[in-house]
Amino acid sequence: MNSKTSETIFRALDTFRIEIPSWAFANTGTRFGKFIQAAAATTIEEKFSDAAIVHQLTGVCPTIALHVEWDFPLGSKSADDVIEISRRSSVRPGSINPNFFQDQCYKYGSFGNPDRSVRERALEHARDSIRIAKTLHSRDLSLWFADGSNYPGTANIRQRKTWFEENLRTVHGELAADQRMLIEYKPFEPAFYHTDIADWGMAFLLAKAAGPRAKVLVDTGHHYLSQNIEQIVAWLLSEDMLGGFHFNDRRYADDDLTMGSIDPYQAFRIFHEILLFEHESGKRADIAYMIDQSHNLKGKIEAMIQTVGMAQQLYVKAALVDHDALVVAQNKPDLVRAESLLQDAFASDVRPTIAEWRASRGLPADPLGAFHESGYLERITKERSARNSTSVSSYA
Ligand code: LRH
Ligand code: MN
Repeated sequence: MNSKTSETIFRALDTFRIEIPSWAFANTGTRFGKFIQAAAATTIEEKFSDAAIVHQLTGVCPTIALHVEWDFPLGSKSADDVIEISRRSSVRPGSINPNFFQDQCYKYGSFGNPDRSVRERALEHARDSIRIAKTLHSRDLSLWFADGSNYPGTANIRQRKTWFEENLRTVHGELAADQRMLIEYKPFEPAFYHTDIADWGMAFLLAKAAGPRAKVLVDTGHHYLSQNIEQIVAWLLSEDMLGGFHFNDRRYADDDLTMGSIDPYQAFRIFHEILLFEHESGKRADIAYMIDQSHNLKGKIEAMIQTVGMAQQLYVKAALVDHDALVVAQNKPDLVRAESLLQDAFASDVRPTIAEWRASRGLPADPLGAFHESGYLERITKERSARNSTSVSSYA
């Protein structure tokens, strides 16, 4: 690797940060049950502790995404405890995710529910989540809604759209001046006929209608297999409406597998559109890079360290694209030249230089190896196995 290339990689790694989700450290499963891991985290302390070791070993995950129902049992009344815990930890609270899908009252939706009292209740939960974000100095309120229907004719789609517009505008009005709201779309699941915020266009229009601090969140698993995700990313960048990502990978649907495990070139193409945008606009895109995965079989901390390493690899590979040569090839157009500029960058083995960067920053060259040598897994397995052995594995 020549020095110019190493410099490019070092510069990219120095700025790349990615947020990890608290829920990825907990025992999760599918509708067919969940396989309990003795070392899994249950308490917010344990989730901060697991996130801290990932940050300690990789150096690039200073914040942890929190989910209100799962991490704040008493809602905003739990916020002070979390401040205390984060003070003792090397990771800070990141995006705050309200939960508009778990409560029984959300059977027919939350912001889109025909029952006004349920819409009010969901709005109150949003307000409480904003209170938490303000208390924790979290910038982003990350909103995903399971709202939708399972059978044709059972929901008034336009009426629900209007309720979403009203409620999201209200949420926007409650944000602090330095806060943002990120609207996440998803085509289906748990609703299997229509989902109220099903694609980027719907999220875009709702964000525009809500206000200037509302942006769109792209969860890579929330697309039909044939969709061109990086084109959506390019459009959102061009409209200054891209707020953040939930990275994961999938073979079929919202599988929440580890990033780059199925289609690493997909994530590379997304990073490429962002870095080309930054190259051409000369400005850094204001994007929250976050991971959203559930590790049903892999060791949860190992999977997270693996994911962060993969995210770094794919990001710096995209930084190796010769943007000036690409723009020339695109305008010629020289198709093979342009495509080869991406393929050559993607084919670069950046792992040795990433290991050099880690060593130069006092980080272990091999974070996963360092994790296994740390004895952390053995320690938490001892501490947590008794409690985890009692947790329920069956779905129904
Ligand atoms: C929905 C989703 C959303 C989270 C949840 C854990 O599929 O991607 O971002 O709230 O997963
Ligand atoms: Mn998500």
